[in-house]
Amino acid sequence: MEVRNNYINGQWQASVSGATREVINPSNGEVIALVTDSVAEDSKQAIAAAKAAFYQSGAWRRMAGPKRADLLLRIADAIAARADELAVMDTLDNGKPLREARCDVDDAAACFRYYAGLITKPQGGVYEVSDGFGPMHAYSMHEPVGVCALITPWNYPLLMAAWKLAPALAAGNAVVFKPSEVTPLSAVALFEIFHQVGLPAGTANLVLGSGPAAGQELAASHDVDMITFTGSTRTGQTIAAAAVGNLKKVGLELGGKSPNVIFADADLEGAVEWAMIGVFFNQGEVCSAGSRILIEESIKDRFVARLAERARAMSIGPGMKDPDMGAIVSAAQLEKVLGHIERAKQQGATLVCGGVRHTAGECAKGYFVQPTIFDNCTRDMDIVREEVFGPVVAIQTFTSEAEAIAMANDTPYGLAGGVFTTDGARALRVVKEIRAGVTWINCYNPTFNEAPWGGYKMSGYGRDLGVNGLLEYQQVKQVNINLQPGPVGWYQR
Ligand code: TXE
Repeated sequence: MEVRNNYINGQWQASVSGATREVINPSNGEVIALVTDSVAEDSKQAIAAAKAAFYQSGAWRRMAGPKRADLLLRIADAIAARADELAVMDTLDNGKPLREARCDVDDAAACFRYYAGLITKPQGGVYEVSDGFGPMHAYSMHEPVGVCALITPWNYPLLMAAWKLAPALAAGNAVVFKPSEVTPLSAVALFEIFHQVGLPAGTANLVLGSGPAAGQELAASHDVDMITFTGSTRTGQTIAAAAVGNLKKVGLELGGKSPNVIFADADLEGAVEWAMIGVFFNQGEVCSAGSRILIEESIKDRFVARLAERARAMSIGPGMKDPDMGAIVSAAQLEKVLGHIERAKQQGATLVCGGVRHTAGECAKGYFVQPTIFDNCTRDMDIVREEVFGPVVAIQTFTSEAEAIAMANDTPYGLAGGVFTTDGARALRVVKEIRAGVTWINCYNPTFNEAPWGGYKMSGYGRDLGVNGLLEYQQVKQVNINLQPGPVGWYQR
């Protein structure tokens, strides 16, 4: 089996470790590819290449914005041209339904287009300043941060790569990218595209390997100016601690336990379907998943009955067959999800449906879990407090708006939240009170390249996407100009 390698300084090369790692199709447990398994030394080489590209050559950061934009547009075109292949790759690698992978590919291409457009728009400002030293004028300009390390998880392999690489490159940085070791394949294809469109050597480097062996160096190195990470809160804390050494800039998009608040006046059928999208989309492996449904007591029984009816009717199977729900990404994640389910049962939550591994027919060897609903959950249960990252939802009830808000915020996380009601003023009031970075009214989970994405509290800091996403990868420089050069007489009084 051919081994996929790192891409460092414009060259494909194997890890110095000589080791390889198997990439598994979670739908059947079979090995679908081999990738090189990097160690800290590979990351050091990639960092050195990025540093030389940024600080010595400077070809990319000095390239005029519109020319950088042209290259990003060519990357978007190339992603679109390989859309079918990339969607299949992410489906086989991650387990998600093919049509969801196709959406990811379209969004990834659109993300490169968005930042290609944004980088050519006005940035910075011009300031009227006081004239204590004589007439002065000030302006600000946006510059790339320098060497940026980008680390992504396995739930949206290509899309998370695009969320970070597109703005980082648009801004003129040099990057080292480490995708999750669980789903590295579409990243390799993306770097083939970078090579094909002619990004200057060293501008974008790819390191394939595990977090502790290859990723930790990216967080700790004093030659890295910035690290951005999407993944678990615990790993985010490790990265933030390692980054302290040179006070590199840090961006973290971490876990969540997001509330989906449904009032009695909501359109019930709509709320049920969006709640399903909220927690079963991508097998529930979504950082923003609406994994806590807070429902007004008077409609709880009707809502739960309908949700369960529709959950039971979902088709489950290999992503390539385009079912409603595919496989959990790995054996380890399957164990984690099943462990959460067992604990919820032990702690007294009422299992309404699912709650088991799905092994029927062609799912026998894969890592499938049935969509799972727990009713009568209470605030002290792990299922209410901890991120599961699987198709499992906890139901709790409330009787007043104030109680709903208090329950929604009763979590260390703050990534997302949703509100369903036909009372517009109440929707706005509740959303305003939810301490989370991404919120939805009468829908759940739609995400747009144009709007900023990120968390409050232990869901991290910094923003992906939108104008904020570009700003993350930029420094702001102040330029002060003396309009009347010459002595000012300060020391002659
Ligand atoms: O995540 P990790 P894992 C949550 C979800 C899931 C749990 C564990 O609850 O069940 O995390 O998943 C790299 N230095 N999320 O173990 O460890 C790693 O190689 C540098 C939420 O896969 O956070 C991978 O590239 N890098 C989430 C990335 O971090 C390190 C998405 C994510 O892995 C590292 C995924 C280290 N010391 C999981 N250790 C979300 N917010 O979307 C690991 N990595």
